[in-house]
Amino acid sequence: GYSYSQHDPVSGKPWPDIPTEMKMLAAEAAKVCGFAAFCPDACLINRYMPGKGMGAHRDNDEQDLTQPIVSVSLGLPARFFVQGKEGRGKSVAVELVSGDVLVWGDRSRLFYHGVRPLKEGHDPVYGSYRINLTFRKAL
Ligand code: MD6
Ligand code: FE
Repeated sequence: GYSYSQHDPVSGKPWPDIPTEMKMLAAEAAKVCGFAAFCPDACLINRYMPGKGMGAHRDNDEQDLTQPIVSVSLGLPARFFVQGKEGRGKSVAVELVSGDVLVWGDRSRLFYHGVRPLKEGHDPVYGSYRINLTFRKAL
């Protein structure tokens, strides 16, 4: 399962700081979408290879669910799907390509969503990987 921790469970050391430029990018994206003063204190990083995806889930471990999540996608493209409040029935999907920034909040904050298994491909910078960064205000 997931939980927020001040330390890297592998090394036992505190997590490195989020680079200021990345915090600013996330804050700016959130602002454009109507979320003033978003100041992330956590970044969850997921790396995918072709054939891998992420099942439908909700992100509800953050303390203040009025705060958005800002996602940055790098590398191979992926289909991000959204299934709504109940997590069943029809989904809508959007293709996330390298450099895309997605702001997730307000009415959709607790919607189920996930990532379809990636197709084979090659990205000039990231090779056969997709990396997704999600900036959050956890505390
Ligand atoms: C991914 N993203 O794009 C997985 N969650 O690999 C997420 O699960 C996600 O993109 C909350 C908000 C934005 C996201
Ligand atoms: Fe998520």
